[in-house]
Amino acid sequence: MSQLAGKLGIVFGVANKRSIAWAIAQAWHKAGAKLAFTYQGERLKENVEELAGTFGADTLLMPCDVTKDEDIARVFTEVGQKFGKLHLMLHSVAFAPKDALEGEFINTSREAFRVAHDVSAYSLIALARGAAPLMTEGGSIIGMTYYGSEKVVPHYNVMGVAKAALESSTRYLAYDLGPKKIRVNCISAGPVNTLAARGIAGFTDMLKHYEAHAPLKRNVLPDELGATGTFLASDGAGAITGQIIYVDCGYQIMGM
Ligand code: NAD
Ligand code: 0WE
Repeated sequence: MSQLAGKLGIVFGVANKRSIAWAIAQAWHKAGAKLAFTYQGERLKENVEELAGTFGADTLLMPCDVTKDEDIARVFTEVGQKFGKLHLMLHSVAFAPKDALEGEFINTSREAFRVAHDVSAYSLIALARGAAPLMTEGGSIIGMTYYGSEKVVPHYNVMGVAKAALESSTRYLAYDLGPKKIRVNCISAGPVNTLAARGIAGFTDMLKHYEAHAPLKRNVLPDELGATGTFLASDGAGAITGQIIYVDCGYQIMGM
């Protein structure tokens, strides 16, 4: 219950109550962690204020566009001032221009490739570099990824390439930060009905496909991502770093 008592964490990627970041934040909070939140921009401020506010009126909340170095610098300066140190960081951020997820992969523009990689992969490196100096007692950094990084999932397109970069970055960061007792891992989630998943043509059929083909014959629940996030953040995962943990009802093991 108090697996994370005394731990200080920061969460990137809450947009609304369906966000995977919110499921993991709630689990971290229940396990005793004290959390700071960031939101992408003014558009999401009210949403995140309302959610983060349920953890106490004094919850640290900051805007952060992860493509802006000055935003990232300001966030970690503020966390340093308010918390003095940090143990946990969740990266639950991804974006590719919509047209890149609709057409054929071969038509990916240079700009869509750049944006997808900047927001969805480079940001993990930049945020880890900001967080590491505050993780003086060791730490746990968690990213969110998806199976489309390793196999072709039609229409996931450039996001699959960006997730491959995110997963590889997880390994290189784990190597750099290991000597500081900072662990870096990814959770590879099965499909979840969030803002980022809506509007994806055929998403409902994808949920049905997983139900039919995953060994557990169902889809993953947000609470289960929260529980894995709590485990990876806890001392029980103290020897786990650089890994991609599949929380997908077993879908990833199937060959057919
Ligand atoms: P979501 O829309 O709730 O979260 C995506 C977040 O990314 C939002 O909070 C958004 O504000 C943020 N974001 C986008 N561009 C940003 C920027 N420039 N600066 C700061 N923040 C930015 O959707 P989600 O499904 O909870 O996605 C969270 C993570 O989980 C993503 O990395 C996604 O790839 C991953 N994931 C999702 C699923 C799924 O099926 N929903 C499955 C596996 C992995
Ligand atoms: O990582 C994701 C989705 C990330 C995402 C979603 C959007 C929608 C709106 C990134 N960029 C955008 N850009 C937008 O304009 N997932 C794992 C969910 C997802 O997205 C898919 C999937 C799955 C699963 C897209 C195509 C096929 C499968």
